[in-house]
Amino acid sequence: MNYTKLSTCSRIPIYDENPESMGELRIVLYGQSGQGKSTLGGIILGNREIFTSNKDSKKCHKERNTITGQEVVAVDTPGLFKVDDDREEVVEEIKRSIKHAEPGPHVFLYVERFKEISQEKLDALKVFQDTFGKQAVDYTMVVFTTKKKKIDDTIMKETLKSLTRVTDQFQQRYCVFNIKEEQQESQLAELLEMIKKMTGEKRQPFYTSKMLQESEEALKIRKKTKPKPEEEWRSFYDRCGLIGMAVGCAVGYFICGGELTPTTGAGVGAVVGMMLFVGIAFLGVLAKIKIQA
Ligand SMILES: Nc1nc2c(ncn2[C@@H]2O[C@H](COP(=O)(O)OP(=O)(O)OP(=O)(O)O)[C@@H](O)[C@H]2O)c(=O)[nH]1
Ligand SMILES: [Mg+2]
Repeated sequence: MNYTKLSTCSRIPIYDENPESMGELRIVLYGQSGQGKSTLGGIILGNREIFTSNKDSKKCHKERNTITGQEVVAVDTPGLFKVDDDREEVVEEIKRSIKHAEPGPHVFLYVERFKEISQEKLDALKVFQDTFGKQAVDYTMVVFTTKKKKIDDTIMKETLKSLTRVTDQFQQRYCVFNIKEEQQESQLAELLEMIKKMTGEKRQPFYTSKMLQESEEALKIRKKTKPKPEEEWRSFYDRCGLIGMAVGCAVGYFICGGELTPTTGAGVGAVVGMMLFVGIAFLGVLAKIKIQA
């Protein structure tokens, strides 16, 4: 299994060769509510409670610290899908993280608890992509938080398979972070090392507010051109009805051509065919809704 379990192994020096080469390292923590964003952010900055004590969890928070010679800025964002929260408002606040991390974050850490992948977690990634754009995925790393010592390989395989629906790149860009372990220095060192490697591979080392603007414009266009769900359904039924009418017409014309006149047969066939196709379409839709539920 090729997952990166951040373990308590030997300490890896970070940017020892040239500590100034990267300046500050800017990190934005993103994810569904209750997955460990604030805890991980605190661990990264060497103060577990920095994002959890007396902080409004509906706002972004920026903190910084120097970790083994590296200036690190972390921006914690409000969690998605908290009951009673207005999603639009939460997303608007999450977008402000880019301003907090100016000139832009080197990495988005998509944080989720290590357990079976749920539709909600995939939805959180979909919201991420819609908000920050496809380009943002290139700056994203998945961090699975856990308090357990051992990771279930089957769950890991399934989870990674689901993540490929968003991008194949997550197969290489993820790690498991045990937030319970006392000795977090080496896990942290490895995580920062992975981020550094990822950043070093890019021509544009960090995500910019221009990329966010482009994503917002693209989303606006998509929303304008995409038909509303009720329009989609109407045109779907219209199409089914038309196909039914055409097929019914043809069948009616040939079959009823003897007893009735071919024209009457075609008329009867068209009505019956249309009703049949709309009925089948309706049953299909019902079945789909039931499966999705
Ligand atoms: N058992 C277990 N607990 C976890 C894990 N990750 C986080 N927790 C716990 O879940 C609680 C919430 O963690 P936070 O770090 O506040 O989560 P968050 O993502 O910041 O949540 P919001 O601020 O609501 O968006 C804390 O008590 C954590 O210790 C995990 O992987 N396993
Ligand atoms: Mg939080």
